[in-house]
Amino acid sequence: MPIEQTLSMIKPDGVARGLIGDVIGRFEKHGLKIRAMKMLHLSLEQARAFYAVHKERPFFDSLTTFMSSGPIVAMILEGNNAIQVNRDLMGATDYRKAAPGTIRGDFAQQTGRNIIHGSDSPESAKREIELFRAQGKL
Ligand code: DAT
Ligand code: MG
Repeated sequence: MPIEQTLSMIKPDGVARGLIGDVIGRFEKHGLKIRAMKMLHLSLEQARAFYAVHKERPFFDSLTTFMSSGPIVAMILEGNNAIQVNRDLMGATDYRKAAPGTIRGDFAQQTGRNIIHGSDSPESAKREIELFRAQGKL
């Protein structure tokens, strides 16, 4: 199994709801190592650059406004199959489809307020980690 790195963000709703410890605990218990971590507040411009892949989607403005509305916790996670392991721990994007026991399944009440971000592929992980690294944020 490949050792991979992936980018995780506890979104502003997760931070505001006091879920940082719970989320990080899940990563650690599942063997994902935290290689870098920082609490920071994205500007709207940074949120728009991060989610540029979604710029034509109807939810782009609400997503990026939300992501820049308060502090987040950004992390680089590392482990065997870290990208997929993290996605499995997160649960489905649509909170109604997120299985109990996943982060979203346990906590999310709206798709637009779904607690957590995780890279969805090796290409996204590389791009997202480089974006944070280039800005000196992680
Ligand atoms: P994920 O975060 O599971 O990778 P995504 O990349 O498709 O999902 O979308 C990014 C974020 O945008 C998602 O976490 C929440 C928001 N979003 C996606 N689909 C949405 C929708 N139909 N309505 C509102 N927000 C949505
Ligand atoms: Mg995504």
